[in-house]
Formats: sequence, C-alpha cells, structure tokens
Amino acid sequence: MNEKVVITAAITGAIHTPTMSPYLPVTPKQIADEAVRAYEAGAAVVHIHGRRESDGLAVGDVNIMKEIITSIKSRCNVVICITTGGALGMTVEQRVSPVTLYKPELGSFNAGSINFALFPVLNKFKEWKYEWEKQYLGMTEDFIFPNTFKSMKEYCRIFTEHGTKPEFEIYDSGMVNNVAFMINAGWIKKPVYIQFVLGVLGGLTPSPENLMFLVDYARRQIGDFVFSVCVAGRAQFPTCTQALLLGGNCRVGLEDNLYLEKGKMAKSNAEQVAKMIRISKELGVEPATPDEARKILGLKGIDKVNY
Ligand code: KMH
Ligand code: ZN
Repeated sequence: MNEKVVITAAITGAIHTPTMSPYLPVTPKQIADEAVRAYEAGAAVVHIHGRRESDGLAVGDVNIMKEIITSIKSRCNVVICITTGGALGMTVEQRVSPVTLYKPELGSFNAGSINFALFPVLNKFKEWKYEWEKQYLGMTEDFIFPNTFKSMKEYCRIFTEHGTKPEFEIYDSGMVNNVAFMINAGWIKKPVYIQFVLGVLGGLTPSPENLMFLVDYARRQIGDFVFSVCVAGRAQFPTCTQALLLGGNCRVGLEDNLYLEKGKMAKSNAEQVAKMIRISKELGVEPATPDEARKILGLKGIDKVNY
C-alpha cells in the first residue's frame, strides 16, 4: 500500500439522470459547489462533466464547462480532471475540445471503443422527471462509445501539445493492450496514469479477481504505472478499498454510484469522499492533498492551465 491515496470525486457524470436521485448536481453552480465541498471533505481531484441548466441533460457545451471550472478554481486548488468522454452522441472532436481550449492538468482519455449500455435501468422507473431521460438511456441499446485508434492518436497529440495528463479509462482488458500500443508507438510517454473502470455494461464487471487480473496484466504489458479504480454501482466502496490494498488510488462520486450504503442514498459527493477517507485511515492510508496528487500523478501545475 502507499502512504497516501489520491481520492477523486466524479461529481455528476453523464450516466445518471435527475429522476434517479434528487441529490445529483445538475446546474453549473450546483456542480461547482459540489466539487468544492468534495475538496473540503478531502478529495484531491474532481472529475467534471457539464449539464444543461434547464433540465440536467448532459452536454458538451464548452461555455458551461468554463463556468464550472473557473468557479471551482476561484475557490480552491483541487486538481480538475475534465471529461473527454463527454455525453452520449457527441463527436470525438467535440469531446476533446475542452482540452484544446482550457489546457487542464488532467483529462479523461477513454482507451478503446465499447458498447456503453444504460438501457436496463429503464425498467426501474415508471415516471421520469424530464422527457429526454427515457430516450437518452434507451438509445444505448444500439450505442457504441467510439474511441478508435485514429481518434486516440489525435487525442494523444492534443493532450501532449497542451501538457494535459491523460487519465486512461480502461473498461476491459483489451484496452490495457491499447495503452501499451500507444506507448510503444511513441504516441504517449510513460509514466502513464490509468483508471480501471468496472461495472459498465459492455465492459468488465467488478470483482476482486477482475481487478487483480487487470492490474497484473497491465504490469506485464506496461511496466510501472500509477492507477486508480472506479466502479459503477454498489461495488464502489469494496472495490475502491481493494484498490488501496493493491497500492492504487480510487474514485468515488455520484457519477458512478448514487448510494452511500445499501438503501441509503448519498446526499452529496462529499459524503462519499468522507466515507472513503474513513476507510483509508483505518488502513493507515492518508488522503493526498491536491499538491501531493500533482506529484503522484506527474501533473504540470495549476499555473499552466488556460481558464
Ligand atoms: N463515467 C465513467 C463510467 C469519461 O468521463 O471520460 C467513465 C468516465 C468517462 O468517467
Ligand atoms: Zn466521466
């Protein structure tokens, strides 16, 4: 285990919809306020998506993103990781545009194409708060999240040009191989930062064996790397705890899991961060500050962003 853990809070994402939780932040102000509270609770990194103010639809509007990240930066020095996964239906060019514009310290970089399926959740709700939700989730029955080698090559170029560290999102074992290929092809330099994402329908399910396998396989393919783990759904806390035991970092937040424990919704991202910190401290691991996280992840520094 490491002495310090980088805890990321993924504040709102593009998967959950307003009907699923009254606590999901949706306006730019709510998203920024939640990010600052997550920082105050001990998160070193916040992972940010934008949503439309009027109805919470996940959108890739760069002005909304700017409003959120400038508000956060004016209040604290937390590391901001901007999504380039974006929202369903965005083009790859649209998804990467915040990196070009705002040159963040850290950006998500999805390391391959997958079926990204949310449609089974349609059976869980009868009434929807907004019209768009049903259609948005339903269309994923026929959706491929595209991250081809051609687009990943372009992403590598853009991330490198702007000094933004990629956080490679790995949903399945073949994507480990994709990252190894990008390193060997000279598209991206080591050391890399990997986020293992478990629990998306279309990718690997969370289990101790699957995480062990991914970490071990990545060590064989890539050598040394820094990693974090995030999990969609109820295995979030157990799997994040396993990540600590394996010398990794972890991500919590309402993007991935709306609950604090069985049957109890999380009222904020900060609640989940506080729980993860309680678990970490019991194991003798302290949460890294944002500046410690910058060292651990090899980031360029907050003075070099463009927002
Ligand atoms: N929503 C997660 C399953 C991204 O933003 O680029 C993965 C994610 C992707 O966070
Ligand atoms: Zn995300």
